[in-house]
Amino acid sequence: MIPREGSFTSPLRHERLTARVGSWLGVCFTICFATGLVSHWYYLDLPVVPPTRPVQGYRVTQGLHVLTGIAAIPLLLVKLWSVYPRLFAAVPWRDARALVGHGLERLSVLVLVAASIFQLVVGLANAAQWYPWAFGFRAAHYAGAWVAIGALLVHVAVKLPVIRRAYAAPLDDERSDAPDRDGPRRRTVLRAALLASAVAVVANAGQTVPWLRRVSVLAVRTGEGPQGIPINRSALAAGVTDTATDAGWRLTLVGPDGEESLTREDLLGLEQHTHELPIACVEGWSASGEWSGVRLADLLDRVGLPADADVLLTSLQTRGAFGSSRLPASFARDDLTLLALRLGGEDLDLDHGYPCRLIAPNRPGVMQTKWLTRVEPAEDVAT
Ligand SMILES: Nc1nc2c(c(=O)[nH]1)N[C@H]1C(S)=C(S)[C@@H](COP(=O)(O)O)O[C@H]1N2
Ligand SMILES: [Mo]
Repeated sequence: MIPREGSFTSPLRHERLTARVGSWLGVCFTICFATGLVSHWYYLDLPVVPPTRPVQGYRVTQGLHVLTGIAAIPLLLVKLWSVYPRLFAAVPWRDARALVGHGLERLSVLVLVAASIFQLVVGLANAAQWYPWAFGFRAAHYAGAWVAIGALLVHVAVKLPVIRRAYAAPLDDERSDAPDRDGPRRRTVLRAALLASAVAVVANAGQTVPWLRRVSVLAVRTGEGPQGIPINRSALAAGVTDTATDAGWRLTLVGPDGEESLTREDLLGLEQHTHELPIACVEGWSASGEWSGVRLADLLDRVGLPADADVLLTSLQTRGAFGSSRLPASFARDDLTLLALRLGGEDLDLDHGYPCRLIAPNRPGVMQTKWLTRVEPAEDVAT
């Protein structure tokens, strides 16, 4: 038997609770959307590229992106719980105007709920490196973000009178004859929702906040890994184990003045620089390391690359994504941008990109290409 809206009698489900949970959810979605746009910016070929400072910028924005998405999950569930009896509300079949209004309201809520669930599920799966779907993650997650934020704006606009009314009254009725006087209070539900959200955040935040590592039991990456940094794709997975350890490995530099091929010994013979820089993965984990190697700008000067040239960095990887990346000139010329040869005072681990990898400030981990073999002006190459 299908229940009717009136069959749900708990006084806990109330617009006063829905509005307050909704506000917290709105805060999470807004931060998640804004930080998501920051991340997307790196993939766009816009005239204005992301800045190279602050060094930890992407680490913070992407950490926030994933954590606010995680925080939203319990809040969304509680909010849906507080309103789902509305699914069984009577449809005003006889009144055409009311029917249209009802239908539009239902449609906008459907879009909002579907987009929200899609974004959170797909984002969470991606952070766990689980891809049980056929579509490209980034394009779908980006499109879903606009649908969700657009539907959210419409929803808030439509519900503004209800939100106002809900906030004008206290969450719980304190009159002794109020129907909700006995049993659990709405404020308990609100606090439980916020607590669940906080627990979910703390259980994951250790992937980016070092001092939370021990309590973050759900974090996908907790800072474990060779030389104190987790591994994303290993050398084995990238199929570079032989080529990266081959004595014949060379780093080829290409520029207007010609080509130059350097061995690892050659690179170690050049002026070395050491910088503390983070690997900040789009999946939300991050870790800082002390990288040493050659300043990329010094190498570009050797082959006469102009200071305004974007650079293409290519790795030994022959299959799978992320085998190369395009580095805007401002990053290529930054003093902190290194082709790292060493990490934490040791030779770079094979899984961290030995013989040599890119490490630049304020840049997504996915673009910090490992196992480099070729550096050239990006203009020369059709991408
Ligand atoms: N060639 C290559 N470089 C790569 C990758 C890759 O798959 N292939 N993965 C990237 C990703 S997604 C991240 S987060 C960082 C992780 O670096 P680490 O494994 O040294 O921590 O490497 C990046 N560099
Ligand atoms: Mo990554």
